[in-house]
Amino acid sequence: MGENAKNNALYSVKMRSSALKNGENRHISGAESITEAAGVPAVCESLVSRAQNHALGDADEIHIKIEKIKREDVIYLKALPVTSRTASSASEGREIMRLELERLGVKRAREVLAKLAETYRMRGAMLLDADSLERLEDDAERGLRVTRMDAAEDLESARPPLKPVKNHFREALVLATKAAHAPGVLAEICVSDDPQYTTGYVASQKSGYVRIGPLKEKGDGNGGRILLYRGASPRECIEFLQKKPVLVTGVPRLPPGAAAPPRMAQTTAAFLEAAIEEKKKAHLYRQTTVIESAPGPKIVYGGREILLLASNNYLNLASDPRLGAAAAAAAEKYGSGSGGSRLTTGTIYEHELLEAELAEWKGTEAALFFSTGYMANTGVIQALCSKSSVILSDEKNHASIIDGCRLSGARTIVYPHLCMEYLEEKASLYYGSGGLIVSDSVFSMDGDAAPLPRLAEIAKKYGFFLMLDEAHATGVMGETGGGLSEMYGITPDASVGTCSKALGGEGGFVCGSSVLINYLKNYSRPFIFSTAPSAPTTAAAREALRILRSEPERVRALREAVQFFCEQLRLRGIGAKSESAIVPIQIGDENRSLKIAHNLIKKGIYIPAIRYPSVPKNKAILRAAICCAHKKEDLDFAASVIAKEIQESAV
Ligand code: WAQ
Ligand code: MG
Repeated sequence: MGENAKNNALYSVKMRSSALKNGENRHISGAESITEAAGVPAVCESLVSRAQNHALGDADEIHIKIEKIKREDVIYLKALPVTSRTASSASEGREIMRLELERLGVKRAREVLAKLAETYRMRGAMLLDADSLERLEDDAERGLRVTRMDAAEDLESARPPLKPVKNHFREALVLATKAAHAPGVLAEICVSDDPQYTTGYVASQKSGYVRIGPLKEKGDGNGGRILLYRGASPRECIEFLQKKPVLVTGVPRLPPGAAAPPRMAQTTAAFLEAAIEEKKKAHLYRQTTVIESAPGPKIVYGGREILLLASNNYLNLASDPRLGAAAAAAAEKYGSGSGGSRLTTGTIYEHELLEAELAEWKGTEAALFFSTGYMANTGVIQALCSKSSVILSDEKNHASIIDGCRLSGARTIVYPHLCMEYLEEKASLYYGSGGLIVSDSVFSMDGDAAPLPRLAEIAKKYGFFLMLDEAHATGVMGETGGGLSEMYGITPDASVGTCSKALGGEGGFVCGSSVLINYLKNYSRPFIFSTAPSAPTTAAAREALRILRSEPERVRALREAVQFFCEQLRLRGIGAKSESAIVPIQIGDENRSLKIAHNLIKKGIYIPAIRYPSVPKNKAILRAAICCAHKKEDLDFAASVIAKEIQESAV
């Protein structure tokens, strides 16, 4: 019973903040949410962040109050219907407000409006007898706080949305709906404290929620609330307003007519064409390009040979005849397709052997092979995390990690690129949650590396599971290409990698403990529901791994080629450095980057321009990727052409 009641309870989380001004503690803002137990930390976080970013200034004190609510005490109310009235000035707005009140039977409406000025310093609302205008609230200085209410949708979405900025309309409608249903409340009027927010409202059960704007000048931070009461038991009314937990259903995100209604997504050809047009207009339209030869340091493209400085084929294994021979032999023996998923009839010894070899190489108990690296990332995250998990993810993580986070439904906190201070702060906030920290080891666009020792330290200290995606580090980083984990001698809880880049084939893998791998076999949907990687693919991966381990000189040659290329660029005045095989060359302007890339192709060098959204706006780069088989003379030639193009495009 105890445990159940705990899980079933709801919590009212309230924030109020104040600032010291002339020795006086002045109220700045207040807000509240109702949430399930799991949502409490996130709600606290967003309320605090809101207090820290309020239009009325910095808070000197922030109070958070958390109270348990019994679910059976909660009542659900349908949101009041919303209408809007537009005035041409603040004084006209107040006239509209007065007329609305009179229509609701408030005879002394003009005097009520005048009383708004007395509420300006109050944290709460004024409760007035609608006829005598006598004040009924207990604490006249503070006013009456209407509390314990929220939009039902926010609660039901199980994952409470972070609300770091205030949605004035939505929160006001929730409050107004509760207030209008309080016994004896005839009407409510409200003007916002926010200097930028000039719209207010009159609300009642009879008229609904009538928005009126403007009610004050922009820049005016004076707002207030008055509730008008008619009846014999104000105590009962106050009790309801302060204590009764209310969830309001059907609360729209935006006031009606506030924004153009979102275009309904369609599957018609016309809709798809319009969407393509949008991409073209934004210069973000993409097409496949055809390469007419095997991958290598040089390729045939558009009928001629060009220097390829763009491939992930870092160790030039993609066209190595030994991989081809291994694949061919496996195809001879097992055929081209596996005919089933790994858990049905798709598993052959090649899979089991590859997995054992991967685990042995990475120094883990076990490994699991996926059809692609994309599936390995989504498959691990989706299996490990669910709606009630917390994930801390670097902002530059690969799309497959982002998609894995989305697929899991977990609360995902994205931390600024490589910012370990921020990461630690969040990890400590969710200490003991058993969440996931996930990072690329080498980042795919900039080629920079994550500080693995710090990641591991933070994960251990706060009880997080550490997942590292070594896709661009496998075969590249570490003495023998074992990735960042080899470089630092640190084994993350899950080490993801791919056979499709330096290893010259395809397929992704994850290395970790036996229990992790057994768990993934049973919970990872991309693993369970895809056809097993084919025998040729799997055999090629084994051969690539064997070559990597027996020919570490390839890794050294790659490193030398990268350093040589960076030096040649720097000699020509182009800032370039790299820890990996990826050499980003800063350009900035998107169009300029496109133009340079275009000219490079004409001169026989293929380097793609990377633009927003892969990199921030106005931070376009040329992303060069080096292969161990690039010859010095070719890299020297490329550096001189690149430098020349950059200089010429600068005018
Ligand atoms: N209970 C009672 N009074 C409150 C409460 C509360 N929970 N919260 C605020 N007040 C009082 C307090 O005195 C404030 O000074 C005053 O109301 C205004 O509060 O449809 O933003 O939070 O777009 O500034 C209206 C939205 C926005 C109109 C109202 O109020 C629309 C708003 P604020
Ligand atoms: Mg006020």
